Amino acid sequence: MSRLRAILGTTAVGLFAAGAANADTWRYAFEEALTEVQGMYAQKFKEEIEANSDHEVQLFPFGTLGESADIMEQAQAGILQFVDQSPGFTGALIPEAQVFFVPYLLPQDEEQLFEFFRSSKAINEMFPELYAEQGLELLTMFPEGEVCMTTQEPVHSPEDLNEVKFRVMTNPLLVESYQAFGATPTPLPWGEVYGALQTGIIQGQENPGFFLESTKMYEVTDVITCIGHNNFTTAVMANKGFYDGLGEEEQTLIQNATDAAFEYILEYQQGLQEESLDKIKEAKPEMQINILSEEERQPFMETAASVEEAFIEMTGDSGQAILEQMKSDLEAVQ
Ligand code: 6CS
Repeated sequence: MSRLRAILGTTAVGLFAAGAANADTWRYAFEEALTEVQGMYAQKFKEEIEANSDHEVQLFPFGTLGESADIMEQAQAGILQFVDQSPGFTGALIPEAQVFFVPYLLPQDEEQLFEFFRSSKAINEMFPELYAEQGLELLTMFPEGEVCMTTQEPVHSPEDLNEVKFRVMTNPLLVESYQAFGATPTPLPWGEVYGALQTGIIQGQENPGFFLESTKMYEVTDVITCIGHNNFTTAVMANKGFYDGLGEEEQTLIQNATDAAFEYILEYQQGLQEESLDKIKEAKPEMQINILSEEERQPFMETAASVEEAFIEMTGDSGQAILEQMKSDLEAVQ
């Protein structure tokens, strides 16, 4: 009896120790504030993981661990278990991710756009292989809203961007794209943008409506111009060594949290663009907000073919295959 008690006692201690060891803290960094789109996604992901397991997810918003490039390095090194990095910054690591900067590739219709992200074979099957080569388990990609330009002067045609030093995220295809739009593209990490606009080093930049409002871009620019050329895409991944080392149950936990946060963030964005532009108008009534007509958009749209060519030159067969698959995925939802 006493031997049995001893065995049970040992087993209980063993079970307790195993349980405690399983209650891990997972670190997750992203490129925005807690109340911006990436932050809202991360909060939902954390909530799901913590509601369905003993794990804790520690969130690191923009700035707490450095710039986008820094958090990516930390995720690849396994210091972070999860990272949100937008393809705008992933171009050097995975050139094919620049496909999201071919202008007018993504649909402007929200329902079509959301369905594309849900069902795309390029996103859900092809990109995971490319991210895996860089030690990353791609969990999801999602849109963050229509990208608009902010400048000092009105923009109604590519000629109006002539001589405008325009900040872009750090990838070569965005440089091509803004060159084709007539501007002088200047790649910069996000942390330098407000100051560079304030001091006149640059005169323009682009971002989705919610970000123009939350980061107060309207304080350092006077005109917002929307030409429907893109929707900001971002990607969430896990360190691959960490993910592969998990049991099936925990991988399912992460996949379920990813899916729940994905649907949540699409819902969260309904009406967000209009609301954000309204808030900007309220904060700065003299801010000009111009939504260009189809006719005015035409010369911008005509640049798409040359940017697409540049993309294929940069990425070869693999980029071409991604682009073709994306087009076929887009056709399926249009
Ligand atoms: O323009 C940028 O660099 C930033 N824009 C958004 C919407 N999210 C993060 C990124 O760093």
